[in-house]
Amino acid sequence: MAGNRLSDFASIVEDLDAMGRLIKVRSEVDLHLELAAIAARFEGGPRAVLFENVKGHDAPVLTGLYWSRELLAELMQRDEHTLPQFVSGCIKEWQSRPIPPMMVGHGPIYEGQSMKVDLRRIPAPVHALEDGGPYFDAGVVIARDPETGVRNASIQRFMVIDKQTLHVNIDAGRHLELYLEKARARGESLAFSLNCGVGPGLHFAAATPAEAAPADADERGIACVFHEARLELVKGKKLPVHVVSNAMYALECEIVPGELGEEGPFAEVTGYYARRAPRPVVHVRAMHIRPDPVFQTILSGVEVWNSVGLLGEANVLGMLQRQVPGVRDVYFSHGGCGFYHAIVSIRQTRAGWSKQAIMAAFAAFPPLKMVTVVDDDVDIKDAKDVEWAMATRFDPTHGILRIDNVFGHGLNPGFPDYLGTKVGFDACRPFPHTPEYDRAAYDKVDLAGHDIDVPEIQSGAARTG
Ligand SMILES: Cc1cc2nc3c(=O)[nH]c(=O)nc-3n(C[C@H](O)[C@H](O)[C@H](O)COP(=O)(O)O)c2cc1C
Ligand SMILES: [Mn+2]
Repeated sequence: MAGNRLSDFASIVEDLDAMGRLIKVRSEVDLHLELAAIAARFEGGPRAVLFENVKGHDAPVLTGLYWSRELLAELMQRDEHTLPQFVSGCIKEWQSRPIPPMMVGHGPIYEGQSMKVDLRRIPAPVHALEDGGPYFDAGVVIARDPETGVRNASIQRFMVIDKQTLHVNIDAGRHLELYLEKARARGESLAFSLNCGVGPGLHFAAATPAEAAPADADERGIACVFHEARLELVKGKKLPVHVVSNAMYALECEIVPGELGEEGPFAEVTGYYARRAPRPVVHVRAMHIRPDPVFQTILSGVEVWNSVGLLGEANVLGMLQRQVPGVRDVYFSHGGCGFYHAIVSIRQTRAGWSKQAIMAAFAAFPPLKMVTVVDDDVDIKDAKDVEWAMATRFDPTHGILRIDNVFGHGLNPGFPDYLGTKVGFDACRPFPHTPEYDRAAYDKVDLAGHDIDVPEIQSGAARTG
């Protein structure tokens, strides 16, 4: 199998284990609510969780691959703080030198037994209390533009309805929505593959926003940069689709435009439930399972912040550094659901560039609702420091940029029907800089050169002793 470890989910699970970054749940766990409830207790920690004994199934289930940047950075052999720069560099490399994926004759996905489609044989869990059913929420969709033939990779959530049917949520503006619209206009159905249990390279390619990977480019090539090798695909057995040759599970699917069924509710990345509504029906025409599979599920919280959010952050950083002089860094804060609030660090050399940064950030990533720009002496990862800039440097009379009735992310309750108000806060010092905004500082000192006695605090010692 070509490529580094990022190209294969099985290798990643092995690596997590070898690194001591895999919590193993050995006791039997129910897919209905129990698995996700246990996973949620470890959410955001530096280890993923493998459920080895899933009730009614032989295959284990993995969650948490994306919920820690510390873990991701170690898998990618990078420093945690330079992860957005690394990801941004991979996207830039693909933009300047796109590498196509490669069709191969055979792959591990076809080494399992052939079987009739029965989605109940796949261990998809029901996550949250009000969720409408079991979900595939970590699979990569590979579809083909019915007009141009360009292939697209994306991640969508699919609710399991019965043995052969799923209902899918496609947000407004997604390339899959565009393809479906084109298929409808041509009177055709839309075929695609759903690939579950793929390596992080392809996951990140699929999560790359449309602003970085437009509809006329084959964004699967981004995976090739992460893998340092071409992505390998095999032809579908039933439908004219491309299947990821080393996926753990692959479904050959078809949507007949206009066919709708109820999907949701689903506990989403926002901390709210996505509402139940009629959404496209997906017919599963073939099902393939690799030998010794591991099913992947994603808890819709930090895992999405570190995929959609990390890719969005990387693109905003890349675009801003090209377009706005002085931009040093960008952070999509976790309090902002991982991709609704961007905090930008800038070293201004000209008045007005902080506001320019606000406009460029909104253009580089439309789901953003808020952008806060601060000077580069503020730690953008420290909410307290950002608040300090807001409380002392932000000027409410001139520092607010408000945009009404603009397209945003439909999952944000402030954007019903994808329409709402966005706001930018310019929390930078006035330019040119004046001394009253200079930050006070102490001299640097090395404590190792001093004899200092720091006593342990004995709680209640005064009273008892
Ligand atoms: C775990 C996860 C779940 C996601 N679920 C959905 C979803 O249900 N519907 C959707 O439209 N986008 C979803 N996304 C976001 C898209 O996959 C992402 O924005 C992608 O870049 C869209 O690809 P496109 O630009 O080719 O349309 C999800 C992303 C992740 C990482
Ligand atoms: Mn795309």
